Amino acid sequence: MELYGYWRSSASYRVRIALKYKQLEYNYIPVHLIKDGGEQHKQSYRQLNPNGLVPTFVDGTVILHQSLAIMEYLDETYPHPSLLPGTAQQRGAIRAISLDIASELQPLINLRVQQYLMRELNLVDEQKQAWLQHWFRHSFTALERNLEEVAGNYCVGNQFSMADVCLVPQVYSAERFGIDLTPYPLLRSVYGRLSELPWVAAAHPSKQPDAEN
Ligand SMILES: N[C@@H](CCC(=O)N[C@@H](CS)C(=O)NCC(=O)O)C(=O)O
Repeated sequence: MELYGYWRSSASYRVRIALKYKQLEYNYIPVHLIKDGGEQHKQSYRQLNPNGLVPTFVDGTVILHQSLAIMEYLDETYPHPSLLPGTAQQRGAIRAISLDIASELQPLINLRVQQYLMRELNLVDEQKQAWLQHWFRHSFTALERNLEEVAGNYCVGNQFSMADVCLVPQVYSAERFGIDLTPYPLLRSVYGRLSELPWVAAAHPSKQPDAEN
C-alpha cells in the first residue's frame, strides 16, 4: 500500500489515522504542496490524481483519491476495527460529521483557495485571516451543537469512528491558523481524548518523514 500525502495536509492526516487504526503497513510518499509551485500540480502526480490534491492511496491495482472514499474502501476491505461502528443511526451521524468537516469546511480553507484569495483577488493577509476565522467559526459552532447531541467520549457515542478521524486534523489545522477554540468546550475535550490514542498520535504531522519545523 502507498499513501501519497503531505505532512500538514488534513486530508492526508485523516488517511494516516485510518491506516494506523487498522494497523495496516503502508509506504508514505511525500508530495510537497508548496515547493516548486506544488508537486501536486506535476503531470506525473496528476496521472494518479487528476484533481491535483493529496491524498492518493494505492493498494495493488486500486488507485483512489478523496479521503472519505479511501476510508470507506479500507473499511470494506479491512473491516476490523470498523471506522463506521454502531447502529444505522450512529453511522448516519458519523457520516454527517465527516462530511460537515471534509465537504463543507475544509474545501473553503484549502491551500488553493487561500492562494486564489491572495494571488488573484489580491486580498491582504488580514483579509485572508478573516476568511479563515469566519468559516472555522461557522463550522465549529454547528459542530459543537451537533456534538452536544451525539458525542460520548468520542464524536459519536463511545466508539472511535470516521468522524473522529475527520475531527482531529481539522482541530490541528484550526490551531495552526490561530483559531480561538474557547467557545467549543466539547470539541476540545473530545479532541484532547482523541489525541492520546496511539494510532492518532502516530499519525500526527510532526511525526511524518516530510515534517518541517
Ligand atoms: N476532499 C479531498 C480534499 C483533498 C485536499 O483538499 N487536499 C489538500 C490538502 S488537505 C491539497 O492537496 N491541497 C493542495 C492545493 O490546494 O493545491 C479529500 O478529502 O481527500
